[in-house]
Amino acid sequence: MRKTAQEKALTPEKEEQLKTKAPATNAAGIGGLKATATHALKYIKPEHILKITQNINQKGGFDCPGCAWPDPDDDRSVIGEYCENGIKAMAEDMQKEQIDANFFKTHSVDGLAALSDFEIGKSGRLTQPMYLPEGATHYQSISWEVAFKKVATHLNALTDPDEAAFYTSGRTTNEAAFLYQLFVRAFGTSNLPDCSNMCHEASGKALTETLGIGKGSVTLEDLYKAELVIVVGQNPATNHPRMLSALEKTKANGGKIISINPLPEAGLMRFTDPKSPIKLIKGGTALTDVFVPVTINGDVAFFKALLLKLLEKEEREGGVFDTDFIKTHTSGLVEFLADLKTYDFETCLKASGVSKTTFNAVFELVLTKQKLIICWAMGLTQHQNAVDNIRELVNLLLLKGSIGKEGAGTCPVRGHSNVQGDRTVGIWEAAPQAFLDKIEKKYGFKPSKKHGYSVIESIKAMYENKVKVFFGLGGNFISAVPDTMYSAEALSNCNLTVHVSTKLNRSHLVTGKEALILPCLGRAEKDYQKTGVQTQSVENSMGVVSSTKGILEPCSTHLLSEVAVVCGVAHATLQGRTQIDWLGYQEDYSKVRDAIEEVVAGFTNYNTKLEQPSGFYLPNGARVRQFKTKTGKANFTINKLPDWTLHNDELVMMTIRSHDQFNTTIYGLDDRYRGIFNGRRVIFMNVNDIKARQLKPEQIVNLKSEFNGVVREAKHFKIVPYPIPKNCCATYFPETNVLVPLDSFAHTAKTPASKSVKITVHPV
Ligand SMILES: Nc1nc2c(c(=O)[nH]1)N[C@H]1C(S)=C(S)[C@@H](COP(=O)(O)OP(=O)(O)OC[C@H]3O[C@@H](n4cnc5c(=O)[nH]c(N)nc54)[C@H](O)[C@@H]3O)O[C@H]1N2
Ligand SMILES: Nc1nc2c(c(=O)[nH]1)N[C@H]1C(S)=C(S)[C@@H](COP(=O)(O)OP(=O)(O)OC[C@H]3O[C@@H](n4cnc5c(=O)[nH]c(N)nc54)[C@H](O)[C@@H]3O)O[C@H]1N2
Ligand code: SF4
Ligand SMILES: [Mo]
Repeated sequence: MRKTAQEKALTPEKEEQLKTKAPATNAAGIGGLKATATHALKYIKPEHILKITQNINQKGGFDCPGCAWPDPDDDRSVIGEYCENGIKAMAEDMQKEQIDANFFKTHSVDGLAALSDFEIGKSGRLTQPMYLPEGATHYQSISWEVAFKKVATHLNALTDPDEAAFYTSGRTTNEAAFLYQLFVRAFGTSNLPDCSNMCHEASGKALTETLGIGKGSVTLEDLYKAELVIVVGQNPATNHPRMLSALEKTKANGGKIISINPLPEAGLMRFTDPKSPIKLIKGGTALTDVFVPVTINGDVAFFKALLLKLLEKEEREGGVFDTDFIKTHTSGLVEFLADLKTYDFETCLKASGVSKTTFNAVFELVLTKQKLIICWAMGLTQHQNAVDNIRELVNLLLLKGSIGKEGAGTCPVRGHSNVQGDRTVGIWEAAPQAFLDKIEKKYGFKPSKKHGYSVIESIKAMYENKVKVFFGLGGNFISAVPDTMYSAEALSNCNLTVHVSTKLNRSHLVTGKEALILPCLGRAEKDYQKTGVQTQSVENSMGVVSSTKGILEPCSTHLLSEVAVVCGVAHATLQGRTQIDWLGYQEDYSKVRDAIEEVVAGFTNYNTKLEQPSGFYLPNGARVRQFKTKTGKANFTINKLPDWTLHNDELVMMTIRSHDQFNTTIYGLDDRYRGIFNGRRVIFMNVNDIKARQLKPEQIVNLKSEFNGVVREAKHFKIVPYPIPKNCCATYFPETNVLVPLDSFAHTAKTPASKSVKITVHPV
């Protein structure tokens, strides 16, 4: 019997020899050094290791394909500007193993689907284009030319361009991303779902409305100079490790740090820079001054409690709010305060799950410090009320005048290395009209004005047969998206699914009637084109655009760059329908940058500025107190407490990353800081919740979520007692994406609410 799409989409329930330890209280250190060396030696060719470590994140080198944390503007460390997880990303990208047509001859699609995500990823780098004909059990080789024609034939056979969806994952460089969205718009649709839709979309929405720019306002220098940094809903030790070095500088300069998180994440507590022998001996720096174990989705309640106490003090004694800033730069204060007064402090604090002692410690710091930075990530953005979460923290910054001045502002910490740049250059299903007008002016065609499908809408459209071709530039759609069963069926309804990828992943196995895998170069590989080895560019989390250039020979001569793949598909599909010189762009990427300069604001002299060793900052209104909002001011907003209750024995579950994964790429089976070894199918629970359900540590349970009458199930998870607030639990993504309902998403931003899934736990 052939496997169904749904069976192939699920991560197999493999027996795991799980070992647990007490959670760590210190990040990096010797353990970090050991893990870095192990991964490098095990997976990277020895002759590549030195080259990689000497060039990663260095001026003139290549940008780490891991997260979007910025590199210092000033001198970079000679012993390397990378972290353990940057090396793990490289060990994945530049792994020794390679797979070609022979591999696919011996492994059927069903056979591959039975492997774990770890095994699939470690099968090796893809080296040649592969094609899965309708009804076939195995992929077979195909030439690039025929592959491009196949895509073109399918696209041109659609009755409406809106019947195709073009996904992007955030590793794609500015050059490839710009050409990709140009092709999609020239083809006639705005269906450009991207990983942002599942990530910081809520930040973009909230910040655009309140501050006039959907990006953060601070620079690394600001972070060093802040008096108080609040890290909320973020686990930097794992997901942005070099942020800990920046926070260490904040502390060295006298700054304080508050961490708001249901989990006492190790890196927030203490950090030992593995590159500093003295610190390795001394034991590192304590980072967090106040740890706030908020309940999952208790953040608005906590911020409201804080705002209420600040208001009380302001009304009693004055001097708490930055009244000059508020008067000159903001709008909506009166309405905001009137609404705030309808809330009761005790009720809010109770809803946040935070003790009065902890609250008072936070209150003291917020009251006495004038330069505040708030950093956040998925702990705030993946809830139904995600936009409110972020708007509420902006309210706090506005009251304190902590925006657009040194050492103060917003810091949404981005995920993928170029997710921010992709949006800047046009990967946006709802691009502003001004951008579309510029495209029209330069290229002479009218881009569709209609807003396209975001990720959730694309899945629905595929399910309902409204989208028939799915094209993915990077990423691992089926494992990243919510509601695995529904989404698998959606993808399998397509006539054609295409993935441009460096490595094999589960999305290549959950296919439409026909499927293509188009293998591309990784970041560290040299990109040879007619005019020589090409440079590309990326934008980091703080709006700095810098160059990235491969340094290693490509692992196969059959690989194309993402730019070349996009140009090949565009050329084959559009033929003479536009005047766009795809092949000219492919030969010389500096021409793509000239085009970006014409279409996107802030890129004046792009090619010249890119030669600056540290790159250049894009303009940022919020940074200089120019708020390009509807009111022309920074806006206070009114946000409600989240409206949800747990029934019977429900728990609220957050789906988080282990220390050994990059999204759906599983580097290994350990989560060192949380004391988890050799396993991923675990559920972290509070001991009282375990007892109350007559369960036991290490017991195997099935998890169920019920939403709008639909029951979803994920099987075979081991209970791990953990310091997590009562009624809360945590599991790893993507194993539990099957439990995340497609219809549970952030209002207006449509980010799947994968940090607040209501579940019940059932003994097997
Ligand atoms: N090594 C590595 N690096 C990565 C990634 C990776 O997978 N691996 N992924 C990249 C990507 S794309 C992204 S978006 C980022 C993700 O970076 P993070 O957002 O740090 O990643 P998550 O594991 O989702 O962690 C969310 C954190 O929020 C907390 N949290 C969950 N719910 C709540 C809540 O309701 N309130 C509060 N206050 N906290 C909450 C969790 O306990 C956890 O510490 O990292 C990027 N960098
Ligand atoms: N339940 C739950 N779901 C989540 C999240 C969560 O916290 N919880 N987080 C969400 C978030 S924040 C994000 S960003 C998404 C991530 O969603 P995606 O971006 O779709 O997923 P990734 O796992 O980052 O994609 C990895 C794949 O990209 C390909 N790849 C790697 N490098 C390159 C490259 O240079 N070029 C090309 N073309 N391909 C490459 C490889 O084949 C690899 O298998 O997942 C989301 N899903
Ligand atoms: S912090 Fe992020 S960008 Fe920097 S080296 Fe580590 S993974 Fe790479
Ligand atoms: Mo992300």
